Amino acid sequence: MQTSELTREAAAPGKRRVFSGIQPSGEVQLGNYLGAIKGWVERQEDKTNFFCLVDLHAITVYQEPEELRRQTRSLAAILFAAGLDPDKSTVFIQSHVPAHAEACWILNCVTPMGWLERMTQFKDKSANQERVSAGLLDYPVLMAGDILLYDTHEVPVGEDQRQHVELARDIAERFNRVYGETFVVPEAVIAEAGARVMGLNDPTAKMSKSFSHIRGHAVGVLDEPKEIERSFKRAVTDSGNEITFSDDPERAGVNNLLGIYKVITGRSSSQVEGDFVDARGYGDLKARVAEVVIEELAPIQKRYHEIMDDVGELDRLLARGAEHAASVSTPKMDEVKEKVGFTLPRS
Ligand code: AQP
Repeated sequence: MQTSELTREAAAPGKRRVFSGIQPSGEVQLGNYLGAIKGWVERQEDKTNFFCLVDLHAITVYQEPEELRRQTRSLAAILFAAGLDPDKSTVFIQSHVPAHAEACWILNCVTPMGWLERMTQFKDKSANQERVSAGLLDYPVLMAGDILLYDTHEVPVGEDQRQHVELARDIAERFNRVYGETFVVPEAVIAEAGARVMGLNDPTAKMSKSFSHIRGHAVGVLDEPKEIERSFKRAVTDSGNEITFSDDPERAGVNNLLGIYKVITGRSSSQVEGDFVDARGYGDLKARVAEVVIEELAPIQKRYHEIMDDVGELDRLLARGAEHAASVSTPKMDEVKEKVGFTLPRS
């Protein structure tokens, strides 16, 4: 599809606008896939979709420059390999569209510091750090700008991002109150299943890219089948043998494994429990969860390698995505500048 067609589509009345982002801050893990990417792919029909590789967000924590460049391309290839269709979804790199950084600055000026200091992700990520960047505190304002620039209705995210979407709503409402109706107030869309995949080594902490170097913590979307089997074999469970869903923190490991199986197979909780009535203990459970994960990821991994064999085409797709994203966000940014009283340069 040509950019002009996409622009018309973006402006189509009645179509819900969807925006979400993902950081190229490490190897994409199963939680990112089940909590976000899988849902983006499944629900991309009949909506106007923007999916952004948020490299500006990634550098709120130091990234080795060459590694960041490699991870950004690799992440883009994973998104297309997982099924994002460039004719239905605009996939682009955040730093390619200057409106994002500009929006962040203006929104900073209507956001009270106290709102940022109470964000739990900031508290978690800054805990035990000797030096914390101002960018880390400001992360949710940049995210608010990302979302609001596209007149977004729906923000599909994992549970960990709910608080940030709430903040984007608060910022939009405050801006609209101060400067007049400008932004659509967005809503978080959080799927019930897969919204919070926990670490295999510690089922009380969410699975995270930045902990993927810790042995046994995460399953990488690109991990080899043998590695996936090994990770599940090592998964922390409990000393019992009951294979059922449970809120008991002692049984969080088994609950997590069943949750992963549930979101991949699309079966109900009782069907999932039924699938394991004949299981011979947790060893069997782990092997069967590993099997469905391997099956789910195999076609994605195959397509990923095909895409990475033609990086030129990947870069072209990303350039096309950025061009379309800018065609929507630049006029929005001009509206914002006008509202706050800036003079716009004559063209
Ligand atoms: N464990 C998870 N379970 C369900 N969803 C998850 N997401 C992340 N971890 C889980 C969802 O993935 C999307 C992209 O996340 P992100 O890259 O923007 O940042 P994040 O939420 O901070 O993810 P990570 O993996 O923990 O990255 P790092 O370690 O770099 O901070 C989001 O929709 C998120 O909810």
